[in-house]
Amino acid sequence: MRIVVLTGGIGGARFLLGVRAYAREVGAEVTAVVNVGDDLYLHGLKVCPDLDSVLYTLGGGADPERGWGRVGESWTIRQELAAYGAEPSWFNLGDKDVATHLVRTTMINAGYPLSQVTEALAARWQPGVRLLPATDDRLETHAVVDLDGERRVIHFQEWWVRYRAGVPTDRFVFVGADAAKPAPGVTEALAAADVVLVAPSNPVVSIAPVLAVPGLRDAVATGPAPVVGVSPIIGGAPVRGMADRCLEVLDVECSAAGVARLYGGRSEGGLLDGWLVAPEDDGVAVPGVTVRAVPLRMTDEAATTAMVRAAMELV
Ligand code: GDP
Ligand code: FO1
Ligand code: CA
Repeated sequence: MRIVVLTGGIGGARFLLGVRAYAREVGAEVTAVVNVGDDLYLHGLKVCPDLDSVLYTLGGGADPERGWGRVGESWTIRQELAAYGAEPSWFNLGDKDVATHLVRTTMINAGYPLSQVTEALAARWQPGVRLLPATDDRLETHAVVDLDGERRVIHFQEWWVRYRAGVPTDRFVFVGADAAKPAPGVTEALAAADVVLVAPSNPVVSIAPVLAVPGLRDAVATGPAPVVGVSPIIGGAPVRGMADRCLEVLDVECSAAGVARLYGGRSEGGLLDGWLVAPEDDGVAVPGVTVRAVPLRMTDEAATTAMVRAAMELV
């Protein structure tokens, strides 16, 4: 049994804990295809927030409260950068986290593709699933915004972290997507999959940039494996984060149904065969999609594993 998961950062990482537990029960192999649209260079370092959230979470090194970065973090480097007045000052790199970015940046500068760098980092964290960036090419999510009466394009991290998704936003652009290729192994994993799971990640800025890699959406939509998604929206609100602000930019209703229609039914030219919603969203109907209501709060690994089991039973 081969399971492929399309995923972003925190929500996807927690979901993967359940996928890994399920896979151990049934003897399945898991490949996670991870968003790189959040990636950025800061102080000369390549930072990959979603890949790191997955690595740290599955490797037992993530900060459970913050959701991103390392547990037991210290902030000496941040303080020293601030003393120099080094910008940007709105994005915080912890000392332990910086070690990851140093190793990654050194390898990237030596010519290694991100997929091989990720494999090298995974050798330490032993995530128990195969981690593939959606692409080795540059693909960055930017937001087209109105700031101080001017139309500007800012990196997703500036939109999310500096402005807390609170500036008037016209649209998101996946810079570089047109020329990107799926990372080695991604198309092959999708072609060999028995099931594709779409994690309860942010559909607009985590899953959409994965699908924006040319060929990737098609590989999912026309591939042999059934596709089951899990709603990140419960009772009309994201469980955490600002997916509501992201959906608003697309004029998509912030609801389990709104997200499912955004993905679309596979028989209708979309992606999904199945869609899991929370009990409070029971009764949601999506053309061409089998919908089931089950508890969707990833409070612990057992609860998350039960979600994954329900997803697997749907197809
Ligand atoms: P990010 O890249 O770090 O923002 O993380 P993701 O995009 O992978 O996941 C963010 C999404 O996870 C948010 O939209 C949340 O609503 C969703 N999420 C977080 N916790 C839960 C949970 O317990 N259950 C469900 N269904 N969704 C969750
Ligand atoms: N999120 C914040 O809200 N503030 C930060 O200073 C911040 C720093 C940071 C550093 C490394 C990293 O991997 C993630 C970091 N995040 C931070 C989280 C992250 O940028 C966003 O939550 C995600 O990219 C959204 O998916
Ligand atoms: Ca993300």
